[in-house]
Amino acid sequence: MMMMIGWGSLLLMIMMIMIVMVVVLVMKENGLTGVKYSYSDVISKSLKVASAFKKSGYKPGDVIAVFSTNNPEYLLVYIAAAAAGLTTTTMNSAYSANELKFHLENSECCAIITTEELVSTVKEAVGTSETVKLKEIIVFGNSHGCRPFSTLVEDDGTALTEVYSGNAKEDVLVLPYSSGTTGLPKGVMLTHHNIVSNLLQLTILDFDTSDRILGILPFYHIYGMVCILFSIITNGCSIYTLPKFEPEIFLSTLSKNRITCAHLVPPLILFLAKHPLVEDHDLSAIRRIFSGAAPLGKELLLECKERLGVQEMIQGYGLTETSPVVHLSVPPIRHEGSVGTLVPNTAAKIIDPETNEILGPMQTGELCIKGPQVMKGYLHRPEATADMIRDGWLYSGDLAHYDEDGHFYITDRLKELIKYKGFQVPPAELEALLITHPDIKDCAVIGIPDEKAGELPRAYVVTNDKSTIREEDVLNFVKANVAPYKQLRGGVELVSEIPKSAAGKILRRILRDSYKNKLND
Ligand code: 4UV
Repeated sequence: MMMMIGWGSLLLMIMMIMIVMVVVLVMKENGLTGVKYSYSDVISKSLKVASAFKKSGYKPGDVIAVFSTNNPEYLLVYIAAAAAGLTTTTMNSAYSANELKFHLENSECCAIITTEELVSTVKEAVGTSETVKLKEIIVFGNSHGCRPFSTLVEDDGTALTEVYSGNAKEDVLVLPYSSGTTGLPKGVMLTHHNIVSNLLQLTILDFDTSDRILGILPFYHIYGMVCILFSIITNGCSIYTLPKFEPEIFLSTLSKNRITCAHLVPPLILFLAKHPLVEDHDLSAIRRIFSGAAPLGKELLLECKERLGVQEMIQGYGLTETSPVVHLSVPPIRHEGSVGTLVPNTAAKIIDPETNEILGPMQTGELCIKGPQVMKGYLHRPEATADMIRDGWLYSGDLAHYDEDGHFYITDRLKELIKYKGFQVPPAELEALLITHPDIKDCAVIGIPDEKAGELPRAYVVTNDKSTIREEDVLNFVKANVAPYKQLRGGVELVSEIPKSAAGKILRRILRDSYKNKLND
């Protein structure tokens, strides 16, 4: 597989398939706006935006942030930034001003592109920061004091004399954030080489130009970014974008547009398998459902497959740090419940986390990964990078095993990370917030299992001696400070101490076991 091509080559690929229409619909809260771009629109508009970036003085290596729900223009920004040699950083559109401030400071971005609804959050984040130095706020739509994105699309294109082609293995194309195995979110440096490699690895799935793809998963997260948005480019499919999940709009988008492939996460698959509304919609065009980001149980997979009559339920496994795809259950699928086999040009090993000994088939240990899709590293965090990538192997923090046929099964997580509906909730972030409360002297956050969401964050809190705060106060404190998906939906428990190792590390396993035991009592 040829791995040294950069994003510029991808642009050429787009030009080759320009004759194919990309149909993109924006659903806003009050209905369907129906904006459509063809592939030739996408390429010509992106190059104009790239020219506008150049006129604004942004240079190769500069970072542009996108803080937005899904819309068709998201793709223009990614391609424009790549063509101008810029890096695009993305963040969850549900972020609070404080969360956004951390991201903007850490990524040192020079401009942000956002929506009308989110401008106030951006202004609050920027206003409270001493180090964020944005040259401009660009807005999809119109907002006082912000530059409309439409003016970039209307640029005359003259400042972009050539598409940037630098060093594909060094230049960072995208900078999503992940907490990795421990600690606070970190910028994951994914190069042109990483992303193009993963897109080529994904071509083992047979999409074609007649496929109509659903773009409901967020384009800021690696799954939506690469497996959905970028991969339509390599396949020449059409994409129908949705900014958020609303049952009726979700189902009617699937049925009216005869969607052939839906990339989903397990909570949405649960919805399709169980919700009564599904019966009112004709979903017979769906030939393939794709699941990733969190475990999908075999029973649920089969229930959804049977109810919808879908031919293929494909699972993908990977991490933000692996661009993301490492495993795919490529049809014909013989082992439902498995995340499949390794994608081309990728190696894996399962090791005993205690001894580092390499384990054989059917033995559970930590999954380690090697391949061209493994990140360059974490931004400004050489020690965290060295901890995650050792001797060329990325230590995933996931527990897994493989069978005699080379099919992998993800069974548990060694790392701290909590996943709520596929979204990352780093316990360290909630712990850092809780400890700022004047009445809290120690705390720990774990994930507890939940049928609908996968996991829910739950806090254990030690209060100061004279404190009178109750569980509810802790819940409200967190609610006021973080994005809704990070709230302590698993509850709060006031305890007298947090179990810790001799080195002071929180013993989360003890808390998880004590929660399980309580449930069983
Ligand atoms: O960093 P991140 O938020 O990355 C992701 C990546 C998702 C996808 C989606 C479709 C793919 O084809 C693909 O390759 C990857 O969510 O979180 C990484 C962690 O999420 C869990 C696991 O704990 C990772 O370390 N995870 C991701 N995919 C799966 C999964 C899965 N299929 N089954 C179980 N856990």
